[in-house]
Amino acid sequence: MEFITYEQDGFVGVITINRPKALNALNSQVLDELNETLDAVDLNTTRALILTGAGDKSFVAGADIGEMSTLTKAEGEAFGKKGNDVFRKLETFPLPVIAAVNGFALGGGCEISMSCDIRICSENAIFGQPEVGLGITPGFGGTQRLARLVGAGMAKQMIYTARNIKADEAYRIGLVNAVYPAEELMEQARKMAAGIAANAPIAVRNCKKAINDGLQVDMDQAIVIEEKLFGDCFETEDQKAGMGNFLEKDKEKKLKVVPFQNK
Ligand code: DAK
Repeated sequence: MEFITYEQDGFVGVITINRPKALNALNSQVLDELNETLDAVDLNTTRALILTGAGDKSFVAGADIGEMSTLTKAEGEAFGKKGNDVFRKLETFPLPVIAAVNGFALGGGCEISMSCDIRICSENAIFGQPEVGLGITPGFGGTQRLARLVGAGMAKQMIYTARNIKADEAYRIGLVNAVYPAEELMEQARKMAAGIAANAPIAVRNCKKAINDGLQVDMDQAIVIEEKLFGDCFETEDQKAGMGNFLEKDKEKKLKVVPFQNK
C-alpha cells in the first residue's frame, strides 16, 4: 500500500491516510487502498478502529481536486460510487470507528469523518464543506450526514456559505465529541478505543447496528430492531459472564474482559 498504513495495537486497529504532500486528499488510489484495508481487518481480533491522517496539518483536505478536475460524466459517477461505497462500508462496519481529526477536514474529509461513529479532533482542526465554491454539491454524503448530525439549519448554513469552522465551533454544534491539544489527540483516541474494546464485543457491535438501522425507520420499527439485537445477546458467553460476575459481586472479575466469540 502506498497511501494507507494499518497498525494493530492490541484490540485496536489504527488506519492512517498517508498522503501528506497533498494534505491526505482522497484520490482513487487512496479510496481503493482504504477499501482493501477495511476488507483485511480481522474481526476476531479487533474491537475498534481509529481513522486519522498523517502529519500534523491535515486529516483529509477533501477529494483530490486535481484528479477530479478532468473527469468526464461517466468517470465522475464512477469516482462518486467508489467514494460512497467506501464511506458506507465505514459507516456500517461491524466495529466502532473513531475519527481522530488532526487538522483540515474539508469536503470529502469532513464527509469521511462523518461516516465514522465518533469524531474527536485536535485544537487546530478545521471542518467545512466548500463544494459550492467549486461548483459542485457535497458528493460523499455531506448533505445527508451533516444534516443528521448537527441539524438541517446548521448544515444548510455550513454548506450554502462554504464557510469553514474551527474545532471549538465544531464542538459547540455537536459535530465532534471532544477537542484535545494536537499532541494528545492520538493518545485520547486510543484511550477511548481501548475503553470500547474492554466491553462485550458482540453487544457493542449490536449497539452500532441498532443505532444506525433504527435511525433509518420510525420509532415502532426501531424498537423492534432493538428488541431483536437485545435478544441476540442472550446467546453469547459475554452476557452470561457479564451478568454472572455482577451477581457474584466479584468486582475484579466484573472488570475482566470477557472472551470474544464469533456468533
Ligand atoms: N486535492 C488535491 N490536492 C490538494 C487538496 C485537494 N483537495 N488540498 C490540498 N492539496 C494539495 C495542494 O495542491 C498542495 O500541493 P502542492 O502545490 O504542494 O503540490 C498541498 O496539498 C498543500 O496545500 P496548500 O499549499 O494549499 O496548503 P495551505 O496550507 O496553503 O492550504 C488548504 C491548505 C486545505 C486550506 C488548501 O490546500 C485548500 O483549500 N485545499 C482544498 C480544500 C477543498 O476545497 N477541499 C474540498 C475538495 S472538494 C463526488 C463526491 C465527493 C466529492 C466530489 C465529487 N462525486 C460523487 C463525484 C468531494 C469533493 C471535495 O472534497
